[in-house]
Amino acid sequence: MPSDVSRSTDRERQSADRSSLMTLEQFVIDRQERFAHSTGSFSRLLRDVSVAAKIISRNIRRAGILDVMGETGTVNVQGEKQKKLDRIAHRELVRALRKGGECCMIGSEEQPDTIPVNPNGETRERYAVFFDPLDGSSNTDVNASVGTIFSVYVLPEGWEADDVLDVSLQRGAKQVAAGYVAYGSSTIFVFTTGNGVNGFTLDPSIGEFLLSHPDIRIPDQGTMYSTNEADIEDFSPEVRDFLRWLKRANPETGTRIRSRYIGSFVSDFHRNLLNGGLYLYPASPYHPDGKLRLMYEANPMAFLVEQAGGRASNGHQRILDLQPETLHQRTPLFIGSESLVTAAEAFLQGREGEMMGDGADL
Ligand code: AHM
Ligand code: MG
Repeated sequence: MPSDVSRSTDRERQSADRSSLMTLEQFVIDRQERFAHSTGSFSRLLRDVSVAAKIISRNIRRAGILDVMGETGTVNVQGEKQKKLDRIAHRELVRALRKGGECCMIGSEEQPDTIPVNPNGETRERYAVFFDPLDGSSNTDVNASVGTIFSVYVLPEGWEADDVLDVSLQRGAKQVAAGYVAYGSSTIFVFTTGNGVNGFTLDPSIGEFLLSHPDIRIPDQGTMYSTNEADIEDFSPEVRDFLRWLKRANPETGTRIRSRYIGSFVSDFHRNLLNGGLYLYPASPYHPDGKLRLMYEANPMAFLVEQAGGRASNGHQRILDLQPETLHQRTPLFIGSESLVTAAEAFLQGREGEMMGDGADL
């Protein structure tokens, strides 16, 4: 049994180790020249998002004490009841990006139209930012984890204020950065600029995001799947067959897949990214185009998962190849470990025979 003295020395050592971790800001500055779109204003834009994330995190952490729980009494453009924290998160992100002035346009889940950052159209900045300010916000009143998702594009030079949305609606493959913040047992900021995926945990004692998860890789063989199983009768026969196939024990290892569904995409995605797994939200009669939104949910997570070695598909096409047409467009989504997304696609495309090595009946 270690003495109190050696215990406190251990604690001091751990705390010294932690404090030597690189901050998000140092990391971005250090790697600036490796970013394809490396400019000081890009670093400042990431800093703006991270500052808003700290404020959102602080509000979430004190949600039972501050008057931020419950609904605002209004519905958003999606017809969903807006939570007070949805509105706070939206406001903080818009405020930080406006103050920073590095982007020219914002698209948010909580606002029907795009938000010009400089309403007089004087800005010549070329970044467009899309975000879901508080994903999974139906979880906020019950202390379950939620998240923020963001996506960044560069507009062509000489863009005109009148067609700023049209030129911002680019294929996901054109993103220059994407990331999320998961407000869970700790707050973690995970992002990519196309050179791998790195995660930074918020140390509330110093108010800094510290590099805690360098170079995240998603395991190829996942052991978890995440979907709203209550909808199974509404899924297509192909998706139902896939889920039945998924639940069989792996004949080689004897292992069975497990189901985990928080109902908060960021949290389900984050767990699957670290441990391996598949998140799916397929089309159904209630959601003929799926539920998740392309510009600020599917695309950023697809960019991240590919950078971590995984895949994202709508069942037929790579998510990052879809040409967006509207700001709030939805898409069916299968995202996660490479082998699981490939298997889902085989079923949806009528090639399930490829997955039946042992000829087992479904
Ligand atoms: P939101 O952006 O309005 O929170 O909606 C997206 C959320 C995802 O976080 C979550 O995976 C999904 O909706 C849950 O939907 P359902 O309740 O249909 O399972
Ligand atoms: Mg969402």
